[in-house]
Order: sequence, then C-alpha cells, then structure tokens
Amino acid sequence: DDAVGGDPAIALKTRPKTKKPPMYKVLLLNDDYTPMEFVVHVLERFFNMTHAQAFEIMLAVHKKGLAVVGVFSHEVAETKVAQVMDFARRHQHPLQCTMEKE
Ligand code: TYC
Repeated sequence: DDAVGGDPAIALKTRPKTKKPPMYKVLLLNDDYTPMEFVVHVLERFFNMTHAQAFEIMLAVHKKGLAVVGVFSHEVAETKVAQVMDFARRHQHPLQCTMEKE
C-alpha cells in the first residue's frame, strides 16, 4: 500500500493497481445421446480446434464425464457457452456446456 504517499515505485510493487481479471474455464459435459461427431464439430467450430484436437477432447469428455475446453475472459466464456448451448438446442441434442471461475 502507498495510501499516505511514499515512493510510487514501492507502491506499484506492494499493491499493483491493475488487477488481472479472473479467467473462466469453459467445460463440456458428457451425456449418452449427443453424437460424437456433433461434439467434434462443436469443438472445431466454436473453439478453433483441429479435427485431431477436437476428437481427443471429445473422447476425454466421453470417458471422464467432463473436460475443460478452453479458458477465457468472463465475456468470451459467456459467449462460447451461449453459442454451444444454442447450437446443441437447435440440433436437438442434450449437450451441456458451462463455465466456472478458474
Ligand atoms: N457420450 C456420447 C456418445 O457416446 C458422446 C459425447 C461426448 C457426448 C462428449 C457429449 O460432451 C460430450 N454418443
């Protein structure tokens, strides 16, 4: 702290004025009905993965129940979740996507 006015260089060291914004993990959840190829397509389309990367993450979700598919700012994470949920709903798949603070 440097509230009473000391060396601003010390203030910067002890209490940085610019706090890093929290980051958010976007999680994909497994279910029994969404086709594997649909999940792969979602990961390619909304998370800019190659087919091989997307297939690997899809399999991890399938085997473990969920996986982190990316870490983003709050605004970007919310957009990704909304895009995935809307795309899945429009295709009538029960795929679930959520976010949580890192
Ligand atoms: N478990 C699904 C199946 O066997 C595939 C799947 C993978 C579904 C990942 C959702 O997030 C998911 N068809």
